[in-house]
Amino acid sequence: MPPGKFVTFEGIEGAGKTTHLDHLCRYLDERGFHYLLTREPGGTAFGEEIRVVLLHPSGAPRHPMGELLLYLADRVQHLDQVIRPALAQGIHVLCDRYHDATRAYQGFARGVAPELIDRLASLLEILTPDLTVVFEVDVMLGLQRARKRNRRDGQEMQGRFEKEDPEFHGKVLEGYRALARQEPGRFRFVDTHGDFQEAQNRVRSIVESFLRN
Ligand code: Z5A
Repeated sequence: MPPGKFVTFEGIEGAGKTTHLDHLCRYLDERGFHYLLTREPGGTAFGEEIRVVLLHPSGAPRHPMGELLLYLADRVQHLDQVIRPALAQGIHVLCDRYHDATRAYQGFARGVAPELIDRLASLLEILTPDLTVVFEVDVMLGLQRARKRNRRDGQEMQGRFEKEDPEFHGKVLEGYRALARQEPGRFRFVDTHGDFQEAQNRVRSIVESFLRN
């Protein structure tokens, strides 16, 4: 049996990643695709515990290296318990954020040296995705969307990353673009400024054709 394909979804705050993934999964379900949807941080019981610590908006100072190691701890557990077993059984894995988020947020935006992140990833045998879809949006529009969503969902308290200034999120976006320049074959960008359905059609076309071929 051929192994499943590993597809990851990335983007800055409020780009619409989670909403698009939800619509994409319904589309794939209707077409009978066999896949697993998961996320980081999270995706395992231990990972969900780590997620609570990582995203809690407490003001406690945090060393960028400590934050990096927590994301990697989550990833190692997730790979071992969920991602690798599914791929080995021929199940495609769709993951809402993964290691490129570490490279963009902890590397480009927080300033941890990319060589160090790459070295740790290599030592920990962090798997490289087969395809990475990045949702693009203007930083200010993304932050507006995320804040509106939080108000709608009754989450008045901003998360740890929502509290970061636009400059931080601009660095994250630049980080994703730089990563894509290093590996153009793996990355696809989806512009989410305009009509939702148009962007969704592009995501469907990218992912469906990749999973079928
Ligand atoms: N992080 C990290 O630093 N290092 C790592 O290694 C990893 C993660 C793995 C996880 O947060 C945080 O961890 C993340 C990076 C960091 N923080 N940030 N930023 P999370 O899992 O809680 O949330 P997220 O992944 O960041 O989601 P998000 O950015 O907040 O949202 P989104 O998924 O991109 O957007 P959404 O929830 O789908 O949409 C936002 C709102 O906009 C929603 O109300 C939609 O209805 C609306 N929307 C979506 N599309 C449109 C369009 N086209 N028009 C209008 N409105 C729209």
